[in-house]
Amino acid sequence: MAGSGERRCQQPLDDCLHAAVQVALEAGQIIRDALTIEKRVQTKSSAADLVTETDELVENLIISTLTKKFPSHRFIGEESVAAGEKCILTDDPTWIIDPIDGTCNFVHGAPVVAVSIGLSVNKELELGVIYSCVERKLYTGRKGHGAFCNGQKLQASKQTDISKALILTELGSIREPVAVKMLFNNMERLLKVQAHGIRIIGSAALDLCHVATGDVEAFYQFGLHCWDMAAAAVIVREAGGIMMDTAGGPLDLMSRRVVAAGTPEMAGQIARELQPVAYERDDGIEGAEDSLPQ
Ligand code: LIP
Repeated sequence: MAGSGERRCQQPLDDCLHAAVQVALEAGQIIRDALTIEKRVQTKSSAADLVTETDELVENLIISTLTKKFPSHRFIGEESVAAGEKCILTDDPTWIIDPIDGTCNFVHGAPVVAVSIGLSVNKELELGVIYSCVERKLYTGRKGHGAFCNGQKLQASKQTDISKALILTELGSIREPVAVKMLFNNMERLLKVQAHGIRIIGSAALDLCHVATGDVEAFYQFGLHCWDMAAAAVIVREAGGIMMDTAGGPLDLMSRRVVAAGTPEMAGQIARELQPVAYERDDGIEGAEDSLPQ
């Protein structure tokens, strides 16, 4: 019997997942072909917040392909929002898209890049597809149906002790000295509690896939966007992991902050060490911290 998400979606979610996988693979080929060629690079919110013609090309491909199949569905895309579109989540079926997660890596030809496509229905994340284009690793997750990488079922780490944790994070593109200092202070605090190590790879979506596979115990970040974590949230949860707010409550997709881990104990220990770094919400809604629990 179709769940409320499926009813509102008017199409079987399996069809949505299949369509997202097909277009992610197609986009992956375009990104691989463009990885080592000359690129037209522009900046957005800061000198380190980059966009190329391939980001726009891939986003347009994904939106036009999914619109043909699902004409009533809505879209939140990184480059559409950068071009002025609203970033408001409604109950309508909404695809949340990051055409190239790891654009800075892409600009430099570094192969840590991914396509990220999530689907929210009734403000609930129902499915996620992340394609690590160069590794040719396809991560998928569907609420209540598990998470997979190239067909292999995923299980997040069951480690509960932070002193045995390998942790991923990102510094993002903010360069204000105060914020940068706070980002490094947070890393110092986690090293003080004897975490095995902290790594930065330049793609939040792939960081979260490493949490889902159990390669690492946790990921946290201040400053990422809803399109960096929407698809990954389904994949991490369906792998038995947890995604929550850095203040300890439920994940707020628009809040620009997240802690993800294999176990609630690990997520809790990390959250307790973190000093919050404030960013303007993706939906721009002032004081709406607790409005969008996911
Ligand atoms: C990137 C994120 C990363 C964040 C960067 C940027 P993009 O996404 O994956 O976590 O630190 O600032 O947002 O811009 O490459 O899609």
